[in-house]
Formats: sequence, C-alpha cells, structure tokens
Amino acid sequence: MAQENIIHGPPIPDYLLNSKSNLSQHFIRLIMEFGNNTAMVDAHNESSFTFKNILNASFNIANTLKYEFGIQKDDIVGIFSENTILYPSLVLAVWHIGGVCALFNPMYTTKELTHVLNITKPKLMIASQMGLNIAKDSSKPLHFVKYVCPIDILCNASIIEEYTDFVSTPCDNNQTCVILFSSGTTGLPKGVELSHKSIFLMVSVMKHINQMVTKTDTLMGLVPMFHGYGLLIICLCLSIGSKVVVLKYFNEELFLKSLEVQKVSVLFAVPPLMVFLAKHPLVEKYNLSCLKIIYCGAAPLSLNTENEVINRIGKGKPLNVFQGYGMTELSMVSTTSGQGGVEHTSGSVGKLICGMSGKVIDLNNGKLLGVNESGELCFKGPMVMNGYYKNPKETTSIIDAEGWLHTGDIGYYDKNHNFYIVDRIKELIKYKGYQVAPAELESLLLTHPKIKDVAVIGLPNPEAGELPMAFVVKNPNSTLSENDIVQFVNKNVSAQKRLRGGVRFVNSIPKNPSGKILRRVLKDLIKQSKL
Ligand code: 4UW
Repeated sequence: MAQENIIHGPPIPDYLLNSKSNLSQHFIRLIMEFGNNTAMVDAHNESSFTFKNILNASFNIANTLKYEFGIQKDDIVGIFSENTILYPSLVLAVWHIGGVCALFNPMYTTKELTHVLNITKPKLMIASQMGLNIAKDSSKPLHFVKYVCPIDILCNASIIEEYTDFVSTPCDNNQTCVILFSSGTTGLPKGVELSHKSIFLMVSVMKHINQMVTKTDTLMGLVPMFHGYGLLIICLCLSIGSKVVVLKYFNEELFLKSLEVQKVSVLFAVPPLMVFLAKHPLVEKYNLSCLKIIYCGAAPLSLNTENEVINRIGKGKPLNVFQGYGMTELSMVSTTSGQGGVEHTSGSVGKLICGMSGKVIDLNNGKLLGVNESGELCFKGPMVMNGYYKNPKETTSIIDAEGWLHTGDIGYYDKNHNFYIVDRIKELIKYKGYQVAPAELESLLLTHPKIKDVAVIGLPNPEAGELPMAFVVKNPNSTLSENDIVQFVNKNVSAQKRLRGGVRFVNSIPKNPSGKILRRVLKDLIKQSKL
C-alpha cells in the first residue's frame, strides 16, 4: 500500500492524549478561571449568564437530577430544547453525575421523537416550554421515561444559589457522554455515541488550532445546540472563555442587529446564512465591522458565495472566511482551514486537524488514490465515534476493521494536503445544513394507502443547498395530487424535512437488481431536466 497516500494531521500533544479528565472535571477547572466574565447572552432579551452562573446552575441542576429524579451514573437524560443560555448548564449537570445526554431536535413531531426515544430510552426528559406537549405525548406510552420536566422548573433559582463544594461523580473518560442523531450514509437516524475523551480532544484541538479566537472575542452560534456543531461551539466557549450570543431561531433583523450591538467578532455559519450575508439587502443597513472570522461548515459552500461575503462584509478590513468539514460520527470536525491563522485556500475545506488521518479511495475498487484524485473520503483517529448506539451492524458498515470511517462524501486533496469536497454518494440530503434522511421520508410515504412506490432525493437549490423531493408511483387508478402528498408529509415531519422540492409522478422507481434505489439516475434525470 502506498503509505504516502495516507495523510496525517499534526500529532495531538501527549499531555492531551494522556489526560484522564472527564468533561465534568475538565470544565469545572476551566470555568472557575473565567469566573465573573460574561459567558452567554440571550439575543432576544439581552439577559446574560457569567461563567460562574453557568457552573453554579450546573451544580444545582446536577443535585436535583441526582436526588429528586434518581438519575445515576450511565443513565440517559434527554434534552428537547431550542437554543437557550441554560443549555450548557443542563449538559454539564448531566456530565457532573456521570450521565449521558441525548440531544433531540426541538422541531421533532411526536412520531419523530418517539423514534429517538425508543433508541435511547432516557429515564428523564428535560423539555423547553415549546416542546413540552410533544415531549409529554411521546413519553406517555413509553414505560422507560419516568419523568418529563420543563427546563424552567428544573432551573428555577439554580443560577443565583452559590455552590462551594460540589463533588462530581467519578467516570472514566472512555465512557459515552452524549448521543447525537445522524442517519450516517444510509437508513434512518441513528444514535451517535461520543465519549468524554473524543469531545475533550476535539475541543482541545479546536482551541489549539484556532488561537485567533480568544477570551476577548464574542461568538455567535446560530447553529442549533442539539447538533454536534452547536455543542462544539458551547464547549469551545467554555474552554476559551469567550462570550456567546444565543439566538433561539433565525430572524433576519434580530440576527443582524445582534451582530452589530453585541459586536460579534466570530460567526459560526452554515452555507444558507452565507448566501443571506452575500445577497440580502438588509445586510447593508447594519455595521458589521466587528466581524473578523466566519467559520462555515455542514454543507457545500460555493466559491462565489465565499468571495461575495468577503467582498461585501470585509470591505476595507481583514475578514477571514474559514471552512470546516466533518461529520457527527467524527466528533464533528475532520478538516478545517485557517489553522494557526494560516491563509485559507479558496474553495477548500482545509487541512486535517491534529490527530486525524485521512485517505481517498476509489469508488469502484476501494484502492488508495493520490493527490488530486477524487474518491470516497475516509478518516481515522481518536475522535471517531464509539459507534452507533446499540447498533453494531450499522457501526461496522461505516467503520471498517482497520478503524477507517467511510464518510460517503466524494473529495480529494491537493499537493499541499488541502481537502476539497466534490459530491456526496450517501443518501443523505442536507437542507440548510440540517440532515434529512431519504429513508425516513420514504418509509413514511409508503404508509400512504395510495402510494405504491417512492424515492426521495435532494433537489439542488442555491439558497438551501438541497430541497427534499419525492418521486412517487401511485397505486393503479388512485387519485392523488402533489398537494395531497405534501400535506401528508407536512403533518408528520419536522419543518426541515418538508417536500419543498415538490413531487414528481413516475411509472416506476429505478432500482438495481438487489432492489436498492438508484438515486443517481433520478438526480441525473433532474439535471438533464427530463422530468
Ligand atoms: N462541505 C461540504 C462542508 C461540509 C459538508 C459537512 O450533520 P453532519 O453529521 O455534520 C455536520 C458537521 C458540520 C461541521 C463540521 C466541521 C466544522 O468545522 C463545522 O463548522 C465550521 C461544521 O454538518 O453532516 C455530515 C455531512 O455534512 C456534509 C458532508 O456530506 C458530511 O458527511 N458536510 N461539512 N464543509 N459538505
């Protein structure tokens, strides 16, 4: 094997690799240092928490979880909430008592939440006001969920009370600390198990390579905290000591106003937000001169958009746009540009991060490829997930016997080892950076009595990236309109999964001899506008 075609990021420093700290111990130590500095600001009402507030709240919540709800080491606690400045305290509280957080998308319908509850079987569900009814309805028939507790009740008075001698529950750093959801390369959403160690290493490595971000910076994380990208931003803020401005949902004016008023210097974005910054007329009305770095990831960013943002926002001052690429299964990041403040190569998702190895393999025969040759990207390292929760079959289908995780993304690296993403071979659709699993929509659509067969693909779209779109074979003689199908889907799924790309009626779905849908054929049909 041509070993030079396996690329390695810089080594992880030994003191990090050998650290035995779990995340509770790690963050208690760091947060103490930042004390009364502001950690989180709510953009909606400008209320804020200091680092000390966050820690005190986490200790008090941890005690409530332990003594009032009987949560013990290794128990799973579900969190079902939109972004809030209380989120870090909730996650830390679970970690303090050696528990595991399962983070759920707050937009889930009852049916969707039931699916992930059945996978993770949490003893306690912590829900925001918005999600409370869905959390209660989903949990009621499930005997394993013992309690559903609103965040407000759990957190009441927790912030003010001061704690002096909290002792966290000892737990090994190889233990799972969080379960996030991803559909991976195929099928329904699965629970991605990440250990204390992999998150600790990821956050430490990100802090190490992003030394341009310091405690004097103000970060904006519009990214949802239930997603690994959002979780990473929280952990990064708690590690660096910088302030984060939190938005519950995207509102054009509030977003822009918050950037200006809070003097945001570092923005974590997804490509649709970049399109907004590049094109929307409102952007001109605000002074965004404080922005010095924009990180973008989660979906492909066009070179045009990247340049438009730099030219429009960065007028007359240095603005760096860096790109990161990764996957929930890789503890989020595998490559990123701007490491150590070094120039970003346009269009590239950057270089391997510390501790990560990468290779590109031929799509047909799995052979190792070299510089500038496109194939499937594979990664290996200590930040690869522990596995899919209680799903060894799916785990071995994505991580091979040598420990390489096969991403289902097509890309290449250049002679300087900058990586580029070209396409996606896996089923996954990305709508505004959110995962949409075609298999989930297909199995829902197949429950419709008038639908005989179906395939769902992502229709390319300049603003959203991709729009879920269905090819439908009707049952003979049945009357079914596009609108009937769209309404049926809307009733059953969360907003990002709606069939915004529409419905096409076809006579049959192209499949290979073993019955696998040939999505590429459908995508090509759309490209050639044959439908
Ligand atoms: N370009 C093209 C990209 C890119 C991309 C991800 O929902 P998940 O599991 O994970 C994410 C991760 C987001 C992220 C990682 C690293 C980073 O630094 C950052 O911010 C700067 C964000 O979304 O989806 C994983 C899939 O998403 C696609 C790709 O298909 C991958 O397998 N993807 N980043 N820069 N595509």
